[in-house]
Parts: sequence; structure tokens; C-alpha cells
Amino acid sequence: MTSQNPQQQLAYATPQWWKEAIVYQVYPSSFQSHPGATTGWGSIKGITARLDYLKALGADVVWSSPFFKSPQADMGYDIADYKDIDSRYGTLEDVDALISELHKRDMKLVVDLVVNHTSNQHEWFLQSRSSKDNPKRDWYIWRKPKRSGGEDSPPEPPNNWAQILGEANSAWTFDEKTDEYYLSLFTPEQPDLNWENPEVRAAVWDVMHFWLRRGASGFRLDVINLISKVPGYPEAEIFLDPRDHKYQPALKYFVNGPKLHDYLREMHREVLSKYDTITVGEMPGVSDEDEILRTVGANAGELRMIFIFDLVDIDKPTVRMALKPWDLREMKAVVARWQRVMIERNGWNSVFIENHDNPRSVSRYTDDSDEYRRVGAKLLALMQTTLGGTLFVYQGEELGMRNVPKTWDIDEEYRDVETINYWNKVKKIYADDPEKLHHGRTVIEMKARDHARTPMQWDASPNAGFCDPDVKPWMRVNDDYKVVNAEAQMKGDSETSGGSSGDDLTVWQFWQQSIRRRKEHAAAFVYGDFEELAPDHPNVFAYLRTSAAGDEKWLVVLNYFGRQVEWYIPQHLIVEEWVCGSYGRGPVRKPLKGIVPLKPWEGVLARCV
Ligand code: TEU
Repeated sequence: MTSQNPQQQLAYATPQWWKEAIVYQVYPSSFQSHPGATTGWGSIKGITARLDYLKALGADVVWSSPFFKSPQADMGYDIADYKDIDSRYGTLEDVDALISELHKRDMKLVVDLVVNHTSNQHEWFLQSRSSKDNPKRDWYIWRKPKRSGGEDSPPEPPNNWAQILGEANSAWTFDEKTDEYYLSLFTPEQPDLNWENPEVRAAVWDVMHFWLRRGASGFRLDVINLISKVPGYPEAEIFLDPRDHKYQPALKYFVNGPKLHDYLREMHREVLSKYDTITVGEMPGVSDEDEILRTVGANAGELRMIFIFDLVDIDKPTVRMALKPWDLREMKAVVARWQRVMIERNGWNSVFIENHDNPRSVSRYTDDSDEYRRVGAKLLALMQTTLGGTLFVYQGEELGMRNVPKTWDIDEEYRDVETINYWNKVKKIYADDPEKLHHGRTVIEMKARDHARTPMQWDASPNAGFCDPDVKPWMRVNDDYKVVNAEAQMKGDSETSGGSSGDDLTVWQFWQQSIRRRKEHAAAFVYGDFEELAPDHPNVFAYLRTSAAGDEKWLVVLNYFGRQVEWYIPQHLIVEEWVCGSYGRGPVRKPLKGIVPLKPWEGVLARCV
């Protein structure tokens, strides 16, 4: 790492609205249906109806997962028309109304731009597939089949790349009409666009202008680091047991490919430089500092920030639907690394631990039992609201919503294409192996994207207030909604748990308070220096956040362990007051010097001098 230079430090800490903004991610299918709707799906009108709720929490920006016209093969991440809204979600006018209601509240909209691929029902693709000489043929990636048994033998995919949302399948889909394969990295319904073609890029810039002119304030750019593929489409190395897997993960050949930065700089030049935007690029599979800074460095001229996957991939071996043991030291190292890198190298980052592609954080990183769910969720809230970067909160995270119960039947209740493909593969390959079947079930219980996609829990009424009581929601509501819901938590009704008392702040109240504190003390929490304390401690994550002027210094101590532990305050540190914690309401009674006992999953915040 380069040493600190005062000018760089200055740019990192230069205030910008998009650095301080709290971004709240809505998953539109599951957020809020509107009164009278009979489909059991959430809607744009539903989002608009909940803006006061979001404002009360402290959100400034709403990012909605895709609401565009789509056959929903991958829940809207397969877009059939970038300039129209799926009828189940509403109309363009509904989005206009959403934007205007947001603006009335001094809030903004971020649109989910999915342009690595389109739906196979997009007009561009329908034309492309219609014939080899169609003008849009080259807008997608077409290749001749391999025929290893001679000219008349059955067609085989051009290489061994596996599909991302179902690694039993090829990333290439055969199209009989023209006797060629097209590349479809995620599912056959999501053909990859050919970014090499300047017409494709111009069409994307056009879509971006369309939404920015309509009042959107920026984009979350879906898998934007996958848009440039390594030419020649080389064979992937063998990672998965070839006896079970014909196809192999090929990330190396499309993650941050050779032309990525050319494309992103062009996007900036042609579109983003003309507006005042917030942009966040979703970039799985990249952890290289130099590479990341090429996108998020203060003078990079690409994107404001990205989603780095290190934290949410902490339990990922080679493919996401698999398990890998991890411990707190690794988690601390990941968080501390990116905090330091962005400060020292003048970049900017996002802070997030949940989204629609991951299990619930309280279940994954803490303990979601009735006893500890609340303190665990508050521990995670305290960590995130005190880290540098732009903070993203995923719907329901502010309530400590948890994974679906293990008793749910996979075939009956899970809806995600990734889960379904994975489960079908497991059942097929391991039909006679109860142990492997059991393991597959465990993977789903721990990792399925479905966990984050259940309807938002608004209140204790039937369907949790997500949709009318007599309508069946598109996905089952988590069984715990009578206890875990927004109405109860905003009022302050709290279950007693884990040595905490009924007087504790609820998870929602704690988030609200912590967001408010983050904004009031942005100099320290958003822009300040980050110093980790005791990196080797196996159970406790502790750090200092200090403002550049040195007038604010906060100590954060987080016990990521389900037992009481002790932590020693370093001698040079003068702790003034323990301001709040995941137990109780206000100031916490703890020693100001020496040994600090911490309860299970307890997080505490202190003001220092
Ligand atoms: O996700 C891309 C991505 O890489 C993952 O988070 C993905 O869920 C994981 O790799 C699966 O193993 C984005 C969207 O967020 C996701 O919902 C879409 O399915 C995907 O792109 C395709 O558009």
C-alpha cells in the first residue's frame, strides 16, 4: 500500500451527497403490494406508499431491484424492455409518481441497470436470433457448435463454461433455427450482450439517458464487471469434480475482462459526466486493489463505488451454492482491509452485508435464535453504521428479518431459479446418497437467495400487511412475522431475550438511532480514519473512527461470539462514555478503563477523547 499523502486524504474526505446518503434497497416483488391488488406481488405504488416509513428510518435514496418488463425468469434480472414497466409492478406513470414523491421528501431513486444481458424476449434478441444476417445478429455472442464426432454428430457447446445460476448446465444455449450457440452466462433466458459492438454500447447509453432524464439519480449496475469477455473463449480449468460436472466455472475469462475499463470510461464520458449521479457497480469475483481502484479511485472517471463481494463470499469455496468454514478473524481482515485501502489510496466504497442474493445477515453472521436475534441484528447495525463508505440497507434488514425456517419444503416454498437448479442437480446426481442429499439441503438452508426474498413484514395481520389478507403472496411469508414486523418494532414492542430486557431498543429503533448518529457525526463515521484494535482477538472486532480534525474519536467494540468475553481497553485510549449498545436503550454501564466484559453478541459504542 502506498503511504498516506495529505492531498489524497483530502479527496477521500471531501463531502459528497452520495457518500453520506443512506441507500435502502427495495426488492419490488416482496416489498409492498397496494390495496386492492390481487396478484400477490409488490408494486411501484406499494413502494410510494411506504416512503414515509423509509424517510423515518433515515433513508435518502431508494434503489429498487428491476421493475422493468420481464418474463421473470430471474426475478426481473432478465429485462425485455428497458423503457417499460412490468405490468405486475405498474406503469411508467407510477414510476414518475414515485420519483416525484421521493423528491418531495428530498429523496432519490436509483435504477437497477441490467445490461450484461437482456431477456431472451427482448426485441433486440428476438431479432438477433431470427437469422444470421439480421443487423442485430452481432448484438449478442453467437458461436458455431463443436461437433467432436464429425459434421453430422450432435452439436456441443463451444467451450466448457458452466452456467452461473446452475452449474450443471452449459453457459451456452443452442438455437436450432440458425444452428449456433449463444452465450448465456446466467440462464438460457438471459443472453449476454456483445459489448464489443459499438451499437450495443450506444443503445445502453440511450437507456441510461432515458432514466436520468426521467428523474432517476443513478444506477446500480448489475454484474457490470462481466461485460468484457476474454477473446477466444478459452476452456476453463477444472474446479468441480469432472465426474459430476461436465461444465466448469469460468470467472477468470469474464470477470474484469480486457476492455472493462474502456467501456466504463466511455459510459462516464457519454452519460455519467453529464449528470450528478450516484453509481454503484456490482462486481463479483474481484479483490485486487489496483484493479478495483481503477474503477473507484477519486480520479478514475468510472463509477462512484462498487459492491466488493469479499464479505458476502466469506463462506464461498468456488461456487456460491456450497459451504466453506470461516471465522471472525477473516471477517475482520476483510472489513479492515477495504476500510484502509479506500482511505490510503483515495477510493470510495459501499458498506453492505445483505441484498437479494444472500441469506439474511442475522442468520449468517450472528445467531438468529429467539434468544439472540435482536442483539445480533443490532450488533451488525452498529458495525455497518460506523464504517466508512456509502451505507446500503436491504429491506427487512432493519427489522432483523431472518432466514426461512428449516421446516419449509424446498420443492413447495423456494422460488429462486438458482435454488431450483441446484436442488435438481443434487437430487439427480446424489439420488442414492442420503449424506450428500442432506448436505445439499443444508446448503440451501444456509445460502439460498430465497431467504432474503420473502415478503416484507409490516405488521402482525395476515400476510404481514404485505398484501390483502385474501390474496396469496407470490412467496410465502416467514412464519415469524407476528413477532418480527415493522409496526411492532417502530412502536417499541420488544420481546425479552438473551439477558436483554423488554426495555431494550428494538432492532428498527436501533437502526434509526444509529443512522441518525452516523449523519450527525459524518466527519468520523463516513469520512474519518479507521484504525483496527486487537486484530488477533478471536471473538471481538474493535476499531476507532476519528475525524480528520481530530475532534471526534469513537470506539466500536463488537463481540461476535455467543458467550460472554472480555476485552481490554488499550492504555493510551481515554474513553469518556459508553454511548449505546446492542443491549438496553441509552448509555451503557461499562468500565472506562481496563477490562470490559461483553455479553453474547454485544456491540458497544464509546466516545473517546
Ligand atoms: O447477481 C450476480 C452475482 O454474481 C450474484 O450475486 C449471484 O446471485 C450469484 O453469483 C449466484 O451464484 C446479479 C443479480 O443481483 C442477481 O439477482 C442476478 O441473478 C444476476 O446478477 C443476473 O442478472
